[in-house]
Amino acid sequence: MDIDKKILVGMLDNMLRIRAFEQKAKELFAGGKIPGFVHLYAGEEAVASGVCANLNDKDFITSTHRGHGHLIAKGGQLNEMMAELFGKSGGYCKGKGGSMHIASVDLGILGANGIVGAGQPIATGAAFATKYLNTDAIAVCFFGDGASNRGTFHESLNLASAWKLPVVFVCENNLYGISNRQTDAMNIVDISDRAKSYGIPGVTVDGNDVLAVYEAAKEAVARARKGDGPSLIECKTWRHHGHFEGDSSVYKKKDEQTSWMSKDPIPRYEKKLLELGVLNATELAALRDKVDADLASAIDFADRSPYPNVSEVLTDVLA
Ligand SMILES: Cc1ncc(C[n+]2csc(CCOP(=O)(O)OP(=O)(O)O)c2C)c(N)n1
Ligand SMILES: [Mg+2]
Repeated sequence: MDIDKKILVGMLDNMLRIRAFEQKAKELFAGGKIPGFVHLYAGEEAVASGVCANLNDKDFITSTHRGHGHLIAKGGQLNEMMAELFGKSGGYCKGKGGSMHIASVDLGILGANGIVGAGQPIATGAAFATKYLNTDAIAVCFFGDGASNRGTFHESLNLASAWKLPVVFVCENNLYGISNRQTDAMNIVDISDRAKSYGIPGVTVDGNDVLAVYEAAKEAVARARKGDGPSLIECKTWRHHGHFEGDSSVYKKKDEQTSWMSKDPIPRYEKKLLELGVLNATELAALRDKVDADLASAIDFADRSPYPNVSEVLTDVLA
């Protein structure tokens, strides 16, 4: 395989970090430590990790309500991430954003977003800016199958194509928008088919196979950087938990859940790396231990961080 070992291990590290973060977020939310809503990304880690392995610090991403994974894969640190979920001043947005509004312009993270489909025009705008300013940065837009039915999707792909903007649209098709099955909301199987309408490349990949995601993103990112315009990548995947924490997922079919759980992207990729000899069992255990230790520190950091001062209630808030 023609992928650098550092990249291969880095992708697994990110996937483990995201999974562990989400597992703790689940427990902490249930324990009342995290206010507001939490939408977990567990099960979809291969998408963010495979895509972001092709990006650098200058590149931009836009994220969604299910954004923790995108942010961690783009370089978000667990301390500041967890503090933001806790609503504490040590968080990326000083505790005023919470789970659905984490942003870090320094890291090129233009925000998680509570409005479905809102990231598409933002990523298109960021790509326009990089082209206008003549930098070689690109933008990646993560969004769901549900978001691909919004007008913002069609307007953004149209304009990005017409102006050949350096943006990669990554659709995370987890087959549901809340309790709404994809088959009840659209009359196509592959969302990547929509790329044809805009004269851009569109591919569908197994979103639970990080290497497949990595390869598809590599091509789309190279195309964007060369000035050849946007692409659409559809990653078929599955969220392990409810739409939000507290949703019991009664609408999901049992056999569907069982079959997708057997395609969990993490054990699949670990097995592959062990088989290829990229890692051995001791190195894998060390990687997992480091993630657990970093996460324990992040929870401690978030716990010790103070709530924002009331005198700052209007600071950094735009109206
Ligand atoms: C404009 C808008 N409409 C409706 C909602 C309510 N809502 C929140 S998440 C969601 C479903 C999104 O589904 P999808 O895009 O597939 O993302 P997923 O949750 O599956 O990751 C909806 C309808 C919203 N937040 N914004
Ligand atoms: Mg969905």
